[in-house]
Amino acid sequence: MLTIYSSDHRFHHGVELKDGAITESFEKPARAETVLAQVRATGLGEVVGPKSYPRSSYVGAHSERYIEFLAGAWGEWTSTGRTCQALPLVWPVRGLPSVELPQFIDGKLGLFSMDAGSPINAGTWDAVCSSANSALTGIDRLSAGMRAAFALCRPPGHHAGREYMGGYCYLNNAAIAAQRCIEEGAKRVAVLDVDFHHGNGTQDIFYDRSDVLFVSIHGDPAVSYPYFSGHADERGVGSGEGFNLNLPLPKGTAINEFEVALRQAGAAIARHAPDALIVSLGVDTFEGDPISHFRLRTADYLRIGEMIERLGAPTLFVMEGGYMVDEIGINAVNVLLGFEGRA
Ligand code: FKS
Ligand code: ZN
Repeated sequence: MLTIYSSDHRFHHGVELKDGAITESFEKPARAETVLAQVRATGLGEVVGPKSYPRSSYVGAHSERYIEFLAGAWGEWTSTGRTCQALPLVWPVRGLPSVELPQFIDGKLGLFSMDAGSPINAGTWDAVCSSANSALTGIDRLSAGMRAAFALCRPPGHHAGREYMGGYCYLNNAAIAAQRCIEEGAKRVAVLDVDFHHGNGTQDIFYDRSDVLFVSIHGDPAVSYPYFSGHADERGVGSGEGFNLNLPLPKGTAINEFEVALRQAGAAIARHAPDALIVSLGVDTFEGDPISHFRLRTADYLRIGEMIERLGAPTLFVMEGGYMVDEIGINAVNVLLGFEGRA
């Protein structure tokens, strides 16, 4: 399987607010390096860099003013004399009267984010573009007839909505790829999200559309991040009604129950008969992940890959989460090896 990877991801290394202190983010550069090392060690296939794409390729999944904000945020932040990472600290929540675009960067950070989980530093925008471009390069290979590809994206994307960042995500790589696929002539696309966390951003972007089916298996938002999205009764709106399927599962879920949900997801995807399938591949479902609560084991990921292959669609895997840095490589690549029948 072809892997698309750019070392530009290293330009982004975030901080995290945890237990009242600023620490190094769980979402760190070593994550992508471990996955790349495993791609090489297993001889998964060729590794290529992303092509470059104009900023306009991100519009469609996102709004123009959000892209403009992201591209300019570091410059605006440092022009106020600050050199630390930029984080939002105020949000337009229910009850506050204005969602007008503020002029000052601190206000813009709040308007364009869902939480304080997406810090911005000097290299963030370049890394974010390389990540989205990897997904775009992957979908272009599929359009050219390739059966499957792996976009080794970092930073991840599935929490980023049409107009907001959050949860380590800035641009929604999977959604940007799905949108391009439609623009290139696909009638129907499906996004299957198997990261531990609900892909609220992808849901947001396609919620009113019937051309892109979104299916997500994740920790029940009653007890897991992102808390305000991911319930089973979120089924889409307008012509998108019935084209959003959430399959929340309890803490402690292991492969047997996960497989039941994956079969249900597969049935919905088969009914949609997509021209392409995009998999938001997070391996934070692993037992012992430091921020998640499922109990999948390394061999289980081979099985997941096999089941996804049986759907028969051209498939783009897009890297999302996973925080056991030593295991994320083997677990992510096991999904791809399972898909390739190399279990
Ligand atoms: C834990 C608080 C929750 C945010 C978790 C973000 C998860 C990100 C992810 C992605 F794929 F986007 F990277 N912190 N104490 O894994 O879903
Ligand atoms: Zn996650």
